[in-house]
Amino acid sequence: MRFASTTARRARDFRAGFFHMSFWLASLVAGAAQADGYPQPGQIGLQEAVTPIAEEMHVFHNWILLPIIIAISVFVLGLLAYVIFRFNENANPTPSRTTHNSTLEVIWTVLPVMILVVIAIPSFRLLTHQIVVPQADVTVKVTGKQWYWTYNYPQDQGGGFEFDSYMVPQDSLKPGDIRLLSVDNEAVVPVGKIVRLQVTAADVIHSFTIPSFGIRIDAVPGRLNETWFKAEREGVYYGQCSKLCGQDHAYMPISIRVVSAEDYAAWLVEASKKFASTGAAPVHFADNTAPRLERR
Ligand SMILES: [Cu+2]
Repeated sequence: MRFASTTARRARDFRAGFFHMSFWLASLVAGAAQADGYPQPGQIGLQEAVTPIAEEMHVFHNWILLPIIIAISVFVLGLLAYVIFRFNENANPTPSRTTHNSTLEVIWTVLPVMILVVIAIPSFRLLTHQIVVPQADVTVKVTGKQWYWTYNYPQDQGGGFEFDSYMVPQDSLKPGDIRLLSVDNEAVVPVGKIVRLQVTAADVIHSFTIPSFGIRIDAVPGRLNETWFKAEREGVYYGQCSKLCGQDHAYMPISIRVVSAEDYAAWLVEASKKFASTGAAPVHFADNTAPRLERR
């Protein structure tokens, strides 16, 4: 009786596992179905890609890396099963004493090298696309600080102002805000334009990351790192500091709003007034009301 119920439960667990597996594969094949620039509860897979670089990363992951990984795993599993059934003591009472097989040894050395070369070609191509910054339409300087980001829009591009971007504390969240991701001042960029980011830090190493854009670049004090993106859809896209930078590392989100060229021009005018009028930036402390791990 007990055996029967255990078997039934195992069968049910197996079916549930199989269902999750198929769902995961289906969501991979369908591409990122997520329409928002932030992770969803229960989401499996990469966040929606909105830049050519992120698309390229998704293709590389979904259609090159995953098939190779799956093929190798299935092949090794097959070999193991074959060895277990074909060469166990009962099926093969007198084992072979063979110790070398040159052909086999050449194959198992050359084949993995060839697989790595096949992976390296698109991998280096992708790296080059990320590293070589094309002629940019807009430049934004980003400075990581404990624990917020400062965005600087240069004068020669209609900017000439900078502002700090802090996470919205939990008790100030408005409808539509996203917990731990929404900020008080979003960075704004135009859609379909090449944005060059110059990233640095003022205190410790931070890392500027936006999954939907396929960018992740370290913000290092005394060093100016460059990356770029071309957002192809309007919307708000979120990221988080991705280098452990201290107590409030988890509470310095990144929020970038991608808008039309007209809206961007209008925002520049408005932001020039808003952020220039304050002169020196007001003293602003990191949010201390956010939940965090118990400190001793
Ligand atoms: Cu940080």
